[in-house]
Parts: sequence; structure tokens; C-alpha cells
Amino acid sequence: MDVSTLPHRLARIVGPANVLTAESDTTPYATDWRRRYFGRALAVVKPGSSEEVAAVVRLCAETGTAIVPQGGNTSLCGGATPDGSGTQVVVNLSRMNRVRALDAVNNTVTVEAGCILARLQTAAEAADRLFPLSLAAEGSCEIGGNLSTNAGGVQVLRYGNMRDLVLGLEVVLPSGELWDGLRTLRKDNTGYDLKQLFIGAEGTLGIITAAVLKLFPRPRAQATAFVGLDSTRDALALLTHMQSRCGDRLTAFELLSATCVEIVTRHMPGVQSPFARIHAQHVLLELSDTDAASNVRDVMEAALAEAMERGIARDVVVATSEAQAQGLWALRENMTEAQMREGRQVKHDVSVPISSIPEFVDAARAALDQAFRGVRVIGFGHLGDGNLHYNVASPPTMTEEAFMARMPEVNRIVHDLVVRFGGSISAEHGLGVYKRDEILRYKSPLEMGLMRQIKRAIDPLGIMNPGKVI
Ligand code: FAD
Ligand code: 2HG
Ligand code: ZN
Repeated sequence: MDVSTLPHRLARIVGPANVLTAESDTTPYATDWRRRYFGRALAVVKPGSSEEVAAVVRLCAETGTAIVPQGGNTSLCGGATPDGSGTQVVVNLSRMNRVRALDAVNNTVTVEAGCILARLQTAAEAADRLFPLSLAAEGSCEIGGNLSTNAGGVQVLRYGNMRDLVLGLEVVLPSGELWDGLRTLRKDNTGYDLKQLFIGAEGTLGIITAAVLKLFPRPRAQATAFVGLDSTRDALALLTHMQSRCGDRLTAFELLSATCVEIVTRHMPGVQSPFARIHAQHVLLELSDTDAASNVRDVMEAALAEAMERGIARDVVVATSEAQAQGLWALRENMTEAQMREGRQVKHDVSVPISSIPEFVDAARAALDQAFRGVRVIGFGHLGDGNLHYNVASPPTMTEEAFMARMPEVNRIVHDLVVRFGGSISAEHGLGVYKRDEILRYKSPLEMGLMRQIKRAIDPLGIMNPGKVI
């Protein structure tokens, strides 16, 4: 194929202004958020409609051109970055950002894939509803990316992850055919649930162009607290205690270690801990109620007072204003940015059964210390979901470069332990390229074989995000 004519043919579909080819224009789309993966793109294409996406994919199928679907480009595992060959086309969905329809009685919203998550949250709020997916990248990540990574975030405890929030999808298949599966039904048992194949597929099976998502009643009363504790075991005891006291009203339960609080307050201007001293562990928790008259703050205070009496909690602050609540959330939401400023770490996004978290944390610390004495663990995450971001930084005795060169050993220690505890090496970020080879050690050949058969059946030419996931 003569690739030199491809940008011109793509421009005929989406308009010349929506095809970027100059390296200075394509580089931001060919570099990942953390600046760990640097690819090159033949072109970056920005379609404005599902029909344009379909035409772009048909042209790529005809010419055997590989496609990298891209949303907000906030992937933490290189999923949206083209390889270095300069032959792949990035199909960026950001222009497709409309909320097509919102049905407040059916509690559904039909939205295009390029809609930024925060914009969808705002649209739901304007209709007196809640779209509950929430994560620190919500100002730039897009619905198509959230679907394709099966994103999690800070409210999974109450509302589930992206997979649980979807009723229908519209997808351009690798053949260029447009599948309209935009159903708005809560019940539909008519064969295989095909939409679930595309959720979490990281763009390897097709390009999601729109989705029907669930809405929920908007909480009218909320309480936010920050708690200092002596150990991960106490954090787990607090989770059980709060669940039994508050039930479904517990909407967030996030863990931050001493190192995390130290790093985030040091690097991020204006971010402060409310406590006079740093504790071994901290929990940020939130209660929500749809009843405006419900005094969730009293409920929070009473439950936390009891936790103090029982010796589970050492220090407690319950926010008395929206500004104070936001200040507490800033400690958690700035963690990824603060880690970037701190330097490089070996990132782990793992899950284990919630009950095993303290044992896992102790075992991982001991095993890492044995291999890399004095290693620094930046451990935080969604404790209520059993999901830890167990990031590991070089010990003072090693240069960052020397430590990063030993990333496979660090991964081996952490991931082997995760699996020994019955866990997963990717809880919410996906495999991308970062964990594509690593997963082969932990998923059975049978499971990997089934995944490959599905990939071959849907994408026989192998043009959809090749080199990612499998
Ligand atoms: P991209 O990065 O553009 O793409 C991600 C993957 O999806 C790629 O494989 C891409 O090919 C594919 N893709 C994108 N759009 C489409 C489409 N329309 N059709 C098919 N495939 C597509 N993740 C969490 O789960 N929880 C968190 O709490 C969280 N916090 C984060 C905080 C920060 C500061 C950052 C930088 C990232 C965080 N992430 C988190 C990771 C990331 O934000 C999510 O994975 C998000 O869902 C990605 O959305 P995106 O639009 O940026 O996707
Ligand atoms: C979060 O929960 C994200 O903030 C990012 O999933 C985690 O930076 C990380 O490792
Ligand atoms: Zn997370």
C-alpha cells in the first residue's frame, strides 16, 4: 500500500482540518500522560460522527492500516499510544462530544464517546440526576476511554465500575460496519451480552462511538471525613464498622499511607493535611443520601466517635463546609500528579479480596525490603474495592535509573504475591502495553486462548490497537 496517499483520503472523509500529519502536531497524541511511551503516528484523525468513524475504519481495513482509538489520552498503561513504526493511525474521538439524549424518568443518558466525563456529570446534575463514575482524570478522560478501560475510581463501592453503568453501546467494528446496540433497557435476555465484550477491551475489538449509561438520584446530603489510623488492619476494621453503621450511604472509602500524605502535601501547593502529625494510614470517606433532610454529618460523627472509642481510629476530621470537604479530597485526587513530581515509580494497580489487604501489604513490604532494602512504597487506593495502587520507588541507596531498570523483578515480587492472594494484576487501569506480556504469567493458556479467538473472530485483520492487551 502507498501510505503517502492515506492522509489525503482520510481528509476527504473528515475534512482536512481534522487530519494531523506534521510531527509537531501528532506528537502530543503519540505520547502518553505519564510520558513513559513515545510513539509516532502516520496521522491523527478526528471524526465528527459515527458515520465518519465507520468510513475511516473501512479505509483502514481496505489498506491494512492499524488503528489506535483514543479518547482523553489519560491511560496509565500506554493503551492509547501508537507504536514507534509511524504506520498507525490514531483515531481520536474528542470531537464526538454530544449528549444525545437524557431521559430522567428512565434514568438513562445517551452520550457520544468523546464526551469528557466531567461534562457528563454536569449534564446529569442539570437534570437533577447523578452519573456516579468519578476519578481524578475526570476533567480530561472521555466516556469512550472510560468504557474501553472499564474505569473504576472513587465511587465503585456504591455504584460499581463502568461495566455496571452501561445499558447499550454503538460500536464501529474493525470491518467498518456500525453496530447500533444503543438499547435503553434494564432487562434484555436475547442472547450473548455483546456490549460487555467491548467494555474493557481497550480498543482492540472496535471503536465505541456512543453509549447509553445509567443515571441515579442525585445525593442531596453529603459528609466527608479524614481519619488517621495506626495500620491497614485498622483501616479495614473501620471499613467494616462504617458499612455496618451506614450501609449504602457509604459512597467512598479511600486509603492513603503516611508516605502518600507526605508526598502530596510536599509537592502540591495548597494541599494540606488537617492533622498535626502524619499517621501510618489515613482514610478519606464519604457518606451520601438522597434525602436533603438526612443529617449524614451527624451519622458520620457518631460512627467515627465510636471508632475512636474502640481504638480503631486515632484522629478524625469531619468537614464542616464544602470548601473543607474539597480540601480533604485534594489530598487524594492529587496523588498521581504528586507521584509524577516525586519521580519515577514502578506502578501497580492490583486487587485482592478486601479481607486479605492487610496480609498482602505486610507480605509485599517484607518481600520488597528483602530484595531492595529501604525501598519506598507509595500505597494508596480504593480500599473499599480491594484495589490498591501499590507503587514502588527506589530506596535511597539506589539511583532511580538503576531501580527502574529492575522493574521486572519488582513486578514479579508484587504480582506473584497478588496472585497468591487470589488477586488481579490490573484492577482498573487495564493491560495496555505495560502489562501485555506480564499477564501471560498469570492468566491460564485456556483463558488467553479464548481471548485470542474472540479477537480473531471480530478483528481478523488485526488492525484494532495491535500490540495492546494480547
Ligand atoms: P485513553 O487514554 O484515550 O484510552 C484508554 C484506552 O481505551 C486505550 O486502549 C484506547 O485505545 C481505548 N479507547 C479510548 N477511546 C476509545 C473508544 N472510543 N473506543 C474504543 N477504544 C477506546 N482509572 C481508573 O479506572 N480509576 C481511577 O481512579 C483513575 N484515576 C486516574 C487519575 C489520573 C490523574 C490519571 C492520569 C489517570 C487515571 N485513571 C484512572 C486512568 C484513566 O484516566 C482511565 O483509564 C480513563 O478511563 C481513560 O480514559 P481516556 O479517555 O483518557 O482514554
Ligand atoms: C487513582 O486512583 C488512579 O488515583 C491513579 O487510579 C493511581 O497513580 C496511580 O497509581
Ligand atoms: Zn485508582
